[in-house]
Amino acid sequence: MPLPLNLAVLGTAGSGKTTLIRAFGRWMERELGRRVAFINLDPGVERLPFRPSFDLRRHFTVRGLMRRYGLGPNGAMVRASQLLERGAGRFAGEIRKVEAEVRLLDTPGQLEVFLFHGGGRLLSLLDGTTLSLFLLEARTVLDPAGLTLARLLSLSVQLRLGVPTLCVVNKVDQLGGGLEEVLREDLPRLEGIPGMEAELAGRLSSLLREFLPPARLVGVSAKRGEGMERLHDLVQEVFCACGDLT
Ligand SMILES: Nc1nc2c(ncn2[C@@H]2O[C@H](COP(=O)(O)OP(=O)(O)OP(=O)(O)O)[C@@H](O)[C@H]2O)c(=O)[nH]1
Ligand SMILES: [Mg+2]
Repeated sequence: MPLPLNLAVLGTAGSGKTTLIRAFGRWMERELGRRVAFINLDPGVERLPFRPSFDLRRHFTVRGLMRRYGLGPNGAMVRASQLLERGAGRFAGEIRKVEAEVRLLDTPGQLEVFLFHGGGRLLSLLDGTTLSLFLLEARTVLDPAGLTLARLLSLSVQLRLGVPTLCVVNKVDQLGGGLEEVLREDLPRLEGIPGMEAELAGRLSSLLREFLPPARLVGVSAKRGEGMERLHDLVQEVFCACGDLT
């Protein structure tokens, strides 16, 4: 049995992580005959559209922590992340027992809590190769400042997790088109951005493009199941570049 590919899907709240995981997982099963496992690392989710082979909610839930400690949803999520960090070794051990060619890992919408607490540690303890997909909504990248921010966030995730990260733009069905041109633009369109911000966006943008070229960005519609093949091709490319294709 070859070592598994772990794909951790992170992203802004409501960007469609859970929907994408279902769509991409089903697509890989159907089109490629892959053995896919779903892993839920979101202790706050109420309902999942797939059956997880590992579910963090079996250990604790945001709702349970709110009740037990009298916390609000964000306080409970911070508490959950501390528990995730503390139990990372044990949880990673359970996930390592999940046999699959591809493990898809769903994460909470409170991205920063997952990133800065236990999430990174857990991912570093998995077997096989781990990549992350950073997901955000198409309408947030339609202007140069938005696209710069998207690259910045995506690279922050990569820096923090220490694994190759692809930037996935979801909900392209909500746009009338034009995303491809935005993603492939060589230089940011700076007109309309005031003085200092324009300079900052310009400089950041050229720097970020060195580390995250346009080819590392892909547009999908998780809801319609569109763009799955391109996403897979890109994942495969990065996976092979990791030198771990066994
Ligand atoms: N139009 C459109 N809506 C989508 C798409 N993907 C997800 N959605 C919708 O966006 C909402 C949030 O989707 P989820 O998959 O729950 O998003 P999430 O990132 O897992 O949310 P959190 O875990 O709460 O951060 C739902 O209403 C989805 O139906 C898409 O490609 N297009
Ligand atoms: Mg979700």
